[in-house]
Amino acid sequence: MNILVINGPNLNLLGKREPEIYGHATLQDLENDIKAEFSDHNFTFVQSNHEGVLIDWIHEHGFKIDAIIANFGGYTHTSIALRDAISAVPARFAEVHISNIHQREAFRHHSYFSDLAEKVVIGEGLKGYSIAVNHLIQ
Ligand code: CA2
Repeated sequence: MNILVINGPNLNLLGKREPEIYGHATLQDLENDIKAEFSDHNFTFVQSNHEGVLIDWIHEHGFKIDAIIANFGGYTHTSIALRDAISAVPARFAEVHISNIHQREAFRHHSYFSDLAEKVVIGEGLKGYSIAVNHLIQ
């Protein structure tokens, strides 16, 4: 399968800040681990802090690839525009959150994406991305 893995705002800080919430591994570690674990599949990893850039990537890849795994970070709770982009493309979709958003502040409890996702993984740390891949490839 061809899978696009999208990480949104502030996730470039993974492994560098707030390890008590997000752990010690970096985004590069995540990419290396996923590519090694699922070497029969093809992954493109992207990260941006900018909503429009994320939308452009969804448009660019979402008609060509099999699936998108996304952690839209804080945009999870705010972005109708990103939701519309995910709705507009035929790629399958899985949502991942490293932390358990339901055990955090109330403003994190709602996701604009969960009802579009065929799989939602919450609170499993970086293993959540691997769980999402396993779901998609089965
Ligand atoms: O738990 C998740 O994966 C989140 O999507 C992470 C977002 C947060 O706004 C969501 O509510 C839940 C924040 C990403 C920030 O990532 C950081 C990583 C390391 C250090 C600081 C921030």
